[in-house]
Amino acid sequence: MEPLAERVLQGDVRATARLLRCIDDRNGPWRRALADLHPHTGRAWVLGITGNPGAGKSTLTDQLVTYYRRAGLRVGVIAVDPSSPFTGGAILGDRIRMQRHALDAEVFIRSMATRGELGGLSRSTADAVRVLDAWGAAMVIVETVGVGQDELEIARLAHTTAVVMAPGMGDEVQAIKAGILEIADVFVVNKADRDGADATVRDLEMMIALGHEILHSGAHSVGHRGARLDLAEARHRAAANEWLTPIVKTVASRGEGVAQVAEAVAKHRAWLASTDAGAERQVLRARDELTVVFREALMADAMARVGASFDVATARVRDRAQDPYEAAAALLEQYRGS
Ligand SMILES: Nc1nc2c(ncn2[C@@H]2O[C@H](COP(=O)(O)OP(=O)(O)OP(=O)(O)O)[C@@H](O)[C@H]2O)c(=O)[nH]1
Ligand SMILES: [Mg+2]
Repeated sequence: MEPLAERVLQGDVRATARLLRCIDDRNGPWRRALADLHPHTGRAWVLGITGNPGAGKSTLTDQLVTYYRRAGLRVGVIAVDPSSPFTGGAILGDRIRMQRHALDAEVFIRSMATRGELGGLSRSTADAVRVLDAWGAAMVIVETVGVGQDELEIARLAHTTAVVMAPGMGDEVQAIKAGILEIADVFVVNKADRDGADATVRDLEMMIALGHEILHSGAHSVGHRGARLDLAEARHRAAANEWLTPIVKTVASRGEGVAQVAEAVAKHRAWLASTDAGAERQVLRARDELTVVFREALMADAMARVGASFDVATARVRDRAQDPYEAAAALLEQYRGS
């Protein structure tokens, strides 16, 4: 076995940090180490925490770390920050917010900034999750900001995704538009010490109910609820096997509601373990991971083979001599013939 991988498996924090850096830079023994670690992964529960800037994700994460540490679990945290590849500002903020865990050898906190490459964020996050899993984290918390495509991909990396909202920010409405409703396994309405938290909870409840209605009656028959007995029966059966996204109110800054969030996560985990949906999700996760890596390998191979033609094609698209589809088709042809 690769020595660095071996040390990670023994729970060595410094080796873990070193391997993560190797993976980021794609250098040293990163690939062998990952391959060696792979059979030893799959034990950690991956909890994704997403939501708008300032909703309280880091504060909640910090509290959850405390909660899980009290339960005796080893915890990994990956804070993905797409906004500050240059300043590192928010990363510093996360560091400060989670500082009290900095000296705890059973907690590993890793911040990562996006580098702007397509799929790069989800790939390196997936790798980091694997490493922390092998290091022995029973729980890996992945914090991501916002609702962009990268975040949706990262959400699929998680076993359980918690979406954090704060009242009075219009997050609920945005959530439907961005498809957040579909990825949320647990809703957290944070800053419940502020006005409007109950209204946000009610809005979410309504949206969840509506979402299920549409899911089980088909778009055409919405509004004809229970019109046919067998339909109602089918719906009932579906409902029995269905995850109803819980909504938990928290005041993360005071640690209130944190245990309830952890309970909701535990329930979701139990639900996944006992239903087909859980098995399906495992397939989806593996598929996503493979897709990202395969895409990267294909792209690297293709770019190497078409070489300078890519720049020539770029100039043609810029000059409007060719549209991007035509240009891509020509490059593909060249790649296949190479
Ligand atoms: N009133 C109140 N403030 C809170 C609560 N939770 C967090 N905050 C504050 O909200 C601000 C943002 O909290 P963060 O935890 O950094 O939020 P975040 O979602 O991680 O923010 P980004 O990572 O920048 O997207 C901080 O000043 C927190 O102290 C809460 O329950 N109530
Ligand atoms: Mg944060």
